[in-house]
Amino acid sequence: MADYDPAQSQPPGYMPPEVWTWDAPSGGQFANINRPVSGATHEAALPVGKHPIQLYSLGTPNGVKVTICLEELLALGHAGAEYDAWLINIMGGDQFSSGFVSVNPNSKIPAMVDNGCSPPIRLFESGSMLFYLAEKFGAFLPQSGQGRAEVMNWLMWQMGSAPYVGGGLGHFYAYAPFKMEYPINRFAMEVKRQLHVLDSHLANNLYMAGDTYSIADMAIWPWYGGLMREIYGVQKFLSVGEYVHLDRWVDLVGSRPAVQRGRMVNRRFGAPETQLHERHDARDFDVNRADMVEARGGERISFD
Ligand SMILES: N[C@@H](CCC(=O)N[C@@H](CS)C(=O)NCC(=O)O)C(=O)O
Repeated sequence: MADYDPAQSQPPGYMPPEVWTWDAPSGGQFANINRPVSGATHEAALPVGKHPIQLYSLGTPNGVKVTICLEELLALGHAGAEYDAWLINIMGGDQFSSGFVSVNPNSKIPAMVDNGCSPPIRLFESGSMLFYLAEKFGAFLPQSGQGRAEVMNWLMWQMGSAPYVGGGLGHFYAYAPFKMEYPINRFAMEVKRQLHVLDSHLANNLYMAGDTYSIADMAIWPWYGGLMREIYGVQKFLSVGEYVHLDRWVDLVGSRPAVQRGRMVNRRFGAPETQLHERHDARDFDVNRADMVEARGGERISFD
């Protein structure tokens, strides 16, 4: 390591050892679920509901991409997109159950199973789920040509870029056990660059892939709409008011009823009336919101 002064390290004097070992929790929020190995920690089967599509998730931006897509498909009249959305408590380690790991060896929400196929099809990675659903129902993704390529360009852009937002800036700005200037500056720069990419593109395009709403919008909105409005309390720090075209699109997509429904599903934070912990029936939105279940002393109404 040339030109390296350990006195400038954090903590001062730190030098990476020749071989890294896992001898202490890293600290910060989520430290209890971080491990350097994969695989199940305990035996537990996943629940299975009455619909072909089973979603195992949580209302984070990665989870919300998929519930928005399912709600949009249902709004278009695709009854085959009816789904059961089960809550996965990632802070409690549900993603390390044997059942979950058999669907997603990467132990991250969202995970999905399509039991409407024989044998059932497992899906992990939110981008893979959006693509699968778009293909299955022939919606929100043009069949061929430049339109299809453009949707896939932006879908892949989102999957590659968002880790800098969450794992990078979000981690160091909001979750790390103390503030560090170097990584915060590095990731603030990168995230502002990404916001500028979106803003410049949306200056000349109604939606991400042109005139038509697509799975690219569904992938990008939960992360970058969240960044523009609420997540990490980072809006002033990033001067998000600069991105006026992105701001226009955030409102446009956010005003869609299916988007508003999708972002409630599996949500475990915010006002209780914005949370629908599990979704097994379209009527759950009317009777099983967290505020309603709470008012009934915890009783959930079942439509089985
Ligand atoms: N690239 C994955 C990312 C999924 C992901 O990072 N999920 C987080 C919540 S947003 C998770 O499950 N974390 C639990 C853990 O790391 O153990 C996707 O888009 O599906």
